[in-house]
Amino acid sequence: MMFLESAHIRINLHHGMLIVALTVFVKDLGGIGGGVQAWTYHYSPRMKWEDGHIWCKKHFTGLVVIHNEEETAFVNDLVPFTRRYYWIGIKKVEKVWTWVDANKTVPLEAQNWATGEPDNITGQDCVEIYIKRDNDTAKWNNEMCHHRKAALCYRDSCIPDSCSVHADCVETVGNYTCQCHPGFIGPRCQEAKQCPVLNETFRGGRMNCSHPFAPHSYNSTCEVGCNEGYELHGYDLIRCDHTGQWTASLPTCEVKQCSPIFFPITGNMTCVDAVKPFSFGSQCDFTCQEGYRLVGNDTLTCLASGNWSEPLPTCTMVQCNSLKSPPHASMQCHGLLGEHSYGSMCALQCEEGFELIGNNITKCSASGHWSHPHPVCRAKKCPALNFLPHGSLVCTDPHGSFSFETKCVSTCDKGFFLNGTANTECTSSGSWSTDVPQCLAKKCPALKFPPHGSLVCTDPHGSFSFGSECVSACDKGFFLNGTANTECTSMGIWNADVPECLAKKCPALNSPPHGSLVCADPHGSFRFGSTCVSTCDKGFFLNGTANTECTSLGSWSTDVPQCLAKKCPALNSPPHGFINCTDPHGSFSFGSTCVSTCDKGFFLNGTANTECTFLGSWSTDVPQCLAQKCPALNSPPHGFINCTDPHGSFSFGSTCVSTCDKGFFLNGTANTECISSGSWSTDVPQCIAKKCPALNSPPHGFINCTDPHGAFSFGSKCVSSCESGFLLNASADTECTAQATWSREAAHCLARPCPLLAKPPHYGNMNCSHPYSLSSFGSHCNFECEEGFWLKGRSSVLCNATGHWSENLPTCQPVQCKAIPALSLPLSMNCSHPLGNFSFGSQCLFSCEEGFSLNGTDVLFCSSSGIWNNSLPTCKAEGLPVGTAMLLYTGVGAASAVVPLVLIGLAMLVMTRCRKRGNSILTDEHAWDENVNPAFES
Ligand SMILES: *[C@@H]1O[C@H](CO)[C@@H](O)[C@H](O)[C@H]1NC(C)=O
Ligand SMILES: *[C@@H]1O[C@H](CO)[C@@H](O)[C@H](O)[C@H]1NC(C)=O
Ligand SMILES: *[C@@H]1O[C@H](CO)[C@@H](O)[C@H](O)[C@H]1NC(C)=O
Ligand SMILES: *[C@@H]1O[C@H](CO)[C@@H](O)[C@H](O)[C@H]1NC(C)=O
Ligand SMILES: *[C@@H]1O[C@H](CO)[C@@H](O)[C@H](O)[C@H]1NC(C)=O
Ligand SMILES: CC(=O)N[C@H]1CO[C@H](CO)[C@@H](O)[C@@H]1O
Repeated sequence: MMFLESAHIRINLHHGMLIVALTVFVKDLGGIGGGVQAWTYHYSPRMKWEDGHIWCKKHFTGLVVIHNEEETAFVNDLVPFTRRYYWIGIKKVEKVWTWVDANKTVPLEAQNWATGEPDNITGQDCVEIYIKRDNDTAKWNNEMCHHRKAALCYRDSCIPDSCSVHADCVETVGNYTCQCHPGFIGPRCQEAKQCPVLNETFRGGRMNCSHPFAPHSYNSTCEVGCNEGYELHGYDLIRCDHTGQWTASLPTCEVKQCSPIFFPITGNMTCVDAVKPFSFGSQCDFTCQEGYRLVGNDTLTCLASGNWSEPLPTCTMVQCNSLKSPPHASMQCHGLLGEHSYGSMCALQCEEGFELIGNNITKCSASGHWSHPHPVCRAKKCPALNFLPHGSLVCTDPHGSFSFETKCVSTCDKGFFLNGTANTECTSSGSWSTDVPQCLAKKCPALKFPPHGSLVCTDPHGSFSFGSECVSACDKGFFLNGTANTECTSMGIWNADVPECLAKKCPALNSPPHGSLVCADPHGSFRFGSTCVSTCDKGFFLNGTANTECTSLGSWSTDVPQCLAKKCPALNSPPHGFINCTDPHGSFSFGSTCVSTCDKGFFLNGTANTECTFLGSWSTDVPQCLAQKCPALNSPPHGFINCTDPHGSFSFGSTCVSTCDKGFFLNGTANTECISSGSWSTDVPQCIAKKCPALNSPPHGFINCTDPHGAFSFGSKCVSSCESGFLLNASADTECTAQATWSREAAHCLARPCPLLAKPPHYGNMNCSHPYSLSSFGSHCNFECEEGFWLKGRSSVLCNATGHWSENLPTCQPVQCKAIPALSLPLSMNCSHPLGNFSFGSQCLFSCEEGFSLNGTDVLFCSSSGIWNNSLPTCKAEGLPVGTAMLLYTGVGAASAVVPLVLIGLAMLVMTRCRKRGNSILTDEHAWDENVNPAFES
């Protein structure tokens, strides 16, 4: 569909410039999708070619470039007819018709000249198109470039965003197209062609893909690499081509295969396969059956190269080394696989007289060793023969010492004889043909011991036999008379006789002084064995050993002892005495007598004389010297006695000092001493309590003391007390101290105080008497009131023993006048009450209303006697009779208008009664009852 927009003119008044009128042709080709742009054509006002060229470039793409017939027909159809026609974008450049903007020669077949054109008129270098001409329409004509014609402009419909980068935008008449580069599709060629999606992960390898445009699309490349132990089948690189197909099918990675293994039946193979049997990673373990040994490695692995890691092992049969028959034996071997192979067995037998050491059968084991190697046949052994005592044994040993076929011969030494057969032989049963004989010594005659002696023999070959040597010895105290030694010779006789033994002699002995000697002599007097005993007389003792003996050496064992007087214990003088002894046999010895005596002041306690007896003890003990005793002393009462006793308590030499307790003094001499006669130098003194000054009872009080040690003495305690109504001025207690002074001064008794009384108001007279002290117990006060007042309460008070006044204080009350009741008009009242309502001192002023005059006083005073000074006035009407006035007064005064005459009568009656008692003019029932009002009592 085509539009032709009407040309319109705009006048810009500001610039006063005429803007080009141009016709715009738009070909909307979108129709349906819309928005796709197309070439559009426009034309300018008339201007030179060069100006039109610039103008079109400035406002549009450029001067129209006529490409083909289709475009020519289109433009001719579109643009209106004008007499001067239109410039197009072709010009002669260096004699060649050129598309100026493209700087491209217009090919001949593209040139569309009008008849007779182009002419070669100089200057006609620019080309116009005959739009809508009657003939030669839409054909070209060359013209002078400076002529003015409308320039025919076009606008490109290709803009940068029209197509994607993977396309060329190609203008067409009234439209454009996106020409896709290979491998791209879509309206704007924006999509890369898609290839089938590949799985990038697979076993044994990995794929490395790059996708420049979109995943698995045009120009995506995938490179395939195989893991170690795998090999590639196919191409290692594939690419998605512009048709949307992969350049080759997907390659695969196949695991490397090792050659299959066949193992002999004598062994076993166990394989673990990572992927496939006998492929890369497979591992085979080999073992051989028992009796076979594996030669080579027991484990093979299939390597990445497809080769086994080691050569194939083999199983070979186990062989034991060949056995040889040992000497003196015969051996036979047999086995299934050969004489010396695994499982074969050999049996061994020994010749007579020989025995097998070890097992008679040996086997070839799986490890290739004989079960019992090195069997031996050994000659049988006979028991070993010991060498012959006192003889010799000579043997011949063909198969080892003391073995089968050994022969031995025995011979004896000098002095010995053979007892048995000399020859013996070791038999095939391992025993000797005869026992080996003994060599025995030749015998001498037996010998006897000598008397008092002994015989010691050494018998190398039996008692009293060849070689025996005997030595004779005498007992102690005896001596040998002959040859001591004799010997048994090889001839069987002794070479000497046995000798005799005789006793030895000691020197002769005498008895000791004061003693005697008795001897026993078994082998003659004073010879070896004689024993002598010494004894002493009474009172003496042996100094040494009593017994002595003649020893084997011929001397006495000890000397004959002495007899010495017995010793008594040494005596000392008793303390405070001395001792005098006589000693016939040495000091303090048997026979000594001692006499004790005592110092002055001491007496002998026991026997004075003592004697040393034959027993070596004193007949009596040494007596003591005791100090003379004085009578025991006691501490004085309230005192203390302190004694020093050099010779025992209260004894000769004791001195005692008396002291008294605190608060007591000593009456007499403090010191006394026990003298030698056993009496005290002075008596013990007394302790007497110290005296304090005597105390007297205070006035109005008492003092009461307890006196443990006498009146007003140390320890006395006194308590003061007062009569009723009196008080102690200080503490009641005092005590007599050890310093003989009172702990405190005695207290005084003071009358108990009552509260001070002040004179109350309106008291006329207060008269007090104080017998002890001001306002205290016993004080007495009388009260009187001033004139005009009366005393309420007791007129006298007394301060009692408890410190209280006997009564409450009385008061002075003003004297009361009769109260005046409220008045009624015309009479009125104005009162002042300085001391109380209608009391002494009250004053009332009276007045009457106008038209009335006062009958009586105009002021009333309450007097000190409680009486109004005058009677109540009345008001009378001026000029009215009294009766009328009275009537009027009462009529007004009463609250109601009830029988005024009765009232008048009553008032009159009352007034009459009042007058009988006093001067009061008013009565009040209340006041009458109160007889406390003294004003009405008088
Ligand atoms: C046009 O092209 C010609 C050769 O093809 C060249 O010599 C000339 O300089 C160009 N002119 C312009 C303006 O590019
Ligand atoms: C214009 O061009 C677009 C892109 O090449 C194409 O898709 C369309 O059909 C065209 N329109 C016409 C009316 O030829
Ligand atoms: C596609 O890949 C080929 C070969 O590598 C290359 O020449 C070409 O330019 C690529 N195309 C694009 C659009 O990149
Ligand atoms: C000891 O006693 C003897 C004899 O009786 C006498 O002669 C002698 O004087 C006394 N000695 C003293 C120290 O008494
Ligand atoms: C003194 O004290 C004693 C004992 O406490 C008492 O028996 C006695 O009545 C008292 N005498 C007086 C006068 O208080
Ligand atoms: C003028 C008059 O009425 N006077 C009286 C005043 O009061 C006294 C006593 O109450 C009378 O006696 C008078 O007559």
